[in-house]
This record gives sequence, structure tokens and C-alpha cells, in this order.
Amino acid sequence: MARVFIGLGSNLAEPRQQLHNALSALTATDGISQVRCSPLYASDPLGPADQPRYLNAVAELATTLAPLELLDVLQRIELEQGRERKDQRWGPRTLDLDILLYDQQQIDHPRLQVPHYHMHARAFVLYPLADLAPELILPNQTRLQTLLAACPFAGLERLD
Ligand code: A4P
Ligand code: MG
Repeated sequence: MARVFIGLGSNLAEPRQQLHNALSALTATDGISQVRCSPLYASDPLGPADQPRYLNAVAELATTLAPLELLDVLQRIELEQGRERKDQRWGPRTLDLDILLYDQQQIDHPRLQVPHYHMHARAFVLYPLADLAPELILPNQTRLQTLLAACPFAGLERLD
């Protein structure tokens, strides 16, 4: 069993429902168990400013799926929830599911880089991750608390 953290984000078509549905889909997937979600956070968009605020969360799960099998599952769920891939970088989306961490593995594959390449400096990833696993140490031996100390909470809003 691998211990995995997934970043969830949405800023279109009822984001709260999108995240809820994504968690249900993950829970219903063969080879995935023990799904646990952080509180939800609203955040200002990173990237183009002319898009709605995001809703973000992090989920922890246990899985017997290999990393690329898990990526296939996440991309299927994104498509099922109406994700359209456009050319605009960091544009609005109904649902984004990113593999943040897969055990202590470091993966550099054309389809998959783990840890997720921008997680180290994104408040909307680090704060919900710390809600689930405050003592976490990343594969490069950096402590999550060290990253948090360098990452202002600014622009984030923790929801109930
Ligand atoms: N890929 C590589 N590594 C991974 C990974 N660890 N997990 C590849 C998931 N996918 C990974 O992703 C593009 C390709 O990345 C995939 O085909 C996969 O093979 P995508 O989901 O199609 O495109 P994307 O998400 O638009 O691209 P990117 O660069 O991953 O965007 P980000 O970094 O996820 O940023 N602002 C706020 N406040 N909150 C957000 O959640 N999200 C984004 C998207 C922008 N601004 C945001 C937020
Ligand atoms: Mg993505």
C-alpha cells in the first residue's frame, strides 16, 4: 500500500460539489481506500486574474495502484466531471487533481513528476496538507513545517 496525497482544485461549475464528487469517485475506485480530506480553502487564482476564486483541498489515501495507474484514474475523474483542457496556462477548470506525493518516491516521467513541481511554494497546497499531516517530511528531506514558514497564508481563506 502506498500513502498518497492528492491536490484538489476547482473554480467552475459549483466548486464545492466538484470536490465532493471527486472524493466520492476516489472512494469508489478499486485499489483506493482510506480516503481522508482536509478542510476546504478558498484562494485567489494563481495565474490569469480574470477567473473566479478557487476552492482547494488535499486528500490522503492508501492505494495499491502504481503511480501511472493512479494518474489515469485522476484524469478519468477530471474528464467525467467536465474538465476541458484549453491552451491557456493555469486557466479556469471544473476540476484539477494532482498527485502531490506518492510515498517517498521521486518520479520523473514524461507524464508524471512527483512531488508535484510547484507544491513547495503554494499556500493552497501546503496548508491543507499540513492539516492532514503536520509532521510530514518530503522526499528531499525538507520538513513541511519549514516550507510553511516560508509560505504566507495571504490570499487563503479556510472554510468550515
Ligand atoms: N503531470 C505531471 N505531473 C503530474 C502530477 N504530479 N499530477 C502532467 C498530475 N498531473 C501531472 O496537467 C498537465 C499534465 O501534467 C498532465 O497531462 C499530466 O500528465 P493538466 O491537469 O492537464 O493541466 P494543468 O493542471 O492546467 O497544468 P498544471 O501546470 O499542472 O497546472 P497547475 O500547476 O495544477 O495549476 N490557483 C489557485 N488558487 N488554486 C489552484 O488550484 N490551479 C492552477 C493549475 C492554477 N491556479 C490555481 C490553481
Ligand atoms: Mg493538473
